[in-house]
Amino acid sequence: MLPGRYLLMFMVVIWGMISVPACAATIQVSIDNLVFSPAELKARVGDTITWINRDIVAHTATVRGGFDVKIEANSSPSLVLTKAGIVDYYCRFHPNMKGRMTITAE
Ligand SMILES: [Cu+2]
Repeated sequence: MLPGRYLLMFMVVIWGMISVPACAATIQVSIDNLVFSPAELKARVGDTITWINRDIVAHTATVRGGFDVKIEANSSPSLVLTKAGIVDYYCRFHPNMKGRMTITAE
Protein backbone atom coordinates (compact mmCIF):
# COMPACT_ATOMS: atom_id res chain seq x y z
CA MET A 1 0.00 0.00 0.00
CA LEU A 2 1.18 3.49 -0.76
CA PRO A 3 1.37 5.95 2.15
CA GLY A 4 0.41 8.76 -0.24
CA ARG A 5 -2.93 7.12 -0.88
CA TYR A 6 -3.70 7.03 2.84
CA LEU A 7 -2.72 10.66 3.14
CA LEU A 8 -5.12 11.60 0.35
CA MET A 9 -7.98 9.64 1.97
CA PHE A 10 -7.18 11.26 5.31
CA MET A 11 -7.30 14.71 3.74
CA VAL A 12 -10.64 13.96 2.05
CA VAL A 13 -12.11 12.84 5.38
CA ILE A 14 -10.81 15.91 7.21
CA TRP A 15 -12.06 18.20 4.45
CA GLY A 16 -15.51 16.63 4.78
CA MET A 17 -15.52 17.13 8.54
CA ILE A 18 -14.56 20.78 8.19
CA SER A 19 -16.87 21.65 5.30
CA VAL A 20 -20.11 20.22 6.75
CA PRO A 21 -20.37 22.55 9.79
CA ALA A 22 -19.22 25.47 7.66
CA CYS A 23 -22.41 25.17 5.57
CA ALA A 24 -24.72 25.25 8.56
CA ALA A 25 -25.87 28.64 9.73
CA THR A 26 -27.24 29.93 13.00
CA ILE A 27 -30.39 31.98 12.57
CA GLN A 28 -31.54 34.24 15.37
CA VAL A 29 -35.18 34.91 16.12
CA SER A 30 -35.73 37.57 18.72
CA ILE A 31 -38.81 37.78 20.89
CA ASP A 32 -39.87 41.25 21.91
CA ASN A 33 -43.30 42.21 23.26
CA LEU A 34 -44.82 38.82 22.41
CA VAL A 35 -43.68 38.84 18.78
CA PHE A 36 -41.28 36.47 17.02
CA SER A 37 -38.98 38.48 14.76
CA PRO A 38 -38.56 37.57 11.99
CA ALA A 39 -41.91 35.78 12.06
CA GLU A 40 -41.07 33.99 8.82
CA LEU A 41 -37.67 32.71 7.82
CA LYS A 42 -35.96 30.38 5.41
CA ALA A 43 -33.44 27.83 6.66
CA ARG A 44 -31.69 24.62 5.67
CA VAL A 45 -31.54 21.24 7.32
CA GLY A 46 -28.58 21.37 9.73
CA ASP A 47 -29.05 25.06 10.54
CA THR A 48 -29.51 26.12 14.14
CA ILE A 49 -32.35 28.37 15.23
CA THR A 50 -31.69 30.43 18.34
CA TRP A 51 -34.58 32.23 19.98
CA ILE A 52 -33.58 35.27 22.00
CA ASN A 53 -36.22 36.12 24.54
CA ARG A 54 -36.06 39.81 25.49
CA ASP A 55 -39.36 39.66 27.36
CA ILE A 56 -39.76 39.26 31.11
CA VAL A 57 -42.13 36.32 30.61
CA ALA A 58 -41.47 32.78 29.37
CA HIS A 59 -42.46 31.62 25.90
CA THR A 60 -42.28 28.43 23.88
CA ALA A 61 -41.67 27.54 20.27
CA THR A 62 -44.09 24.68 19.81
CA VAL A 63 -45.15 22.61 16.82
CA ARG A 64 -48.23 20.43 17.05
CA GLY A 65 -46.89 16.87 16.89
CA GLY A 66 -43.34 18.22 16.71
CA PHE A 67 -40.79 20.07 18.79
CA ASP A 68 -41.51 22.04 21.93
CA VAL A 69 -38.77 24.46 22.95
CA LYS A 70 -39.18 26.21 26.30
CA ILE A 71 -37.91 29.78 26.14
CA GLU A 72 -37.48 31.23 29.62
CA ALA A 73 -37.32 34.99 30.17
CA ASN A 74 -33.94 36.41 29.13
CA SER A 75 -32.78 33.06 27.76
CA SER A 76 -31.76 31.98 24.27
CA PRO A 77 -32.32 28.28 23.62
CA SER A 78 -31.36 26.69 20.31
CA LEU A 79 -32.67 23.96 18.06
CA VAL A 80 -30.93 22.19 15.18
CA LEU A 81 -33.25 21.65 12.21
CA THR A 82 -33.28 18.02 11.11
CA LYS A 83 -36.16 17.85 8.65
CA ALA A 84 -37.13 19.75 5.52
CA GLY A 85 -40.60 21.22 5.22
CA ILE A 86 -42.74 24.15 6.23
CA VAL A 87 -42.95 24.39 9.99
CA ASP A 88 -45.56 26.54 11.69
CA TYR A 89 -44.90 27.06 15.37
CA TYR A 90 -46.56 29.04 18.13
CA CYS A 91 -46.20 29.88 21.80
CA ARG A 92 -48.23 27.66 24.16
CA PHE A 93 -48.65 30.53 26.63
CA HIS A 94 -49.60 33.11 24.01
CA PRO A 95 -51.24 31.32 21.06
CA ASN A 96 -51.31 34.55 19.06
CA MET A 97 -47.52 34.36 18.82
CA LYS A 98 -46.75 32.55 15.59
CA GLY A 99 -43.76 31.85 13.42
CA ARG A 100 -43.05 29.97 10.24
CA MET A 101 -39.86 28.30 9.03
CA THR A 102 -39.43 27.13 5.46
CA ILE A 103 -36.71 24.48 5.71
CA THR A 104 -35.04 23.13 2.60
CA ALA A 105 -32.78 20.10 2.31
CA GLU A 106 -29.03 20.69 2.58
CU1 LIG B 1 -45.31 33.42 24.68
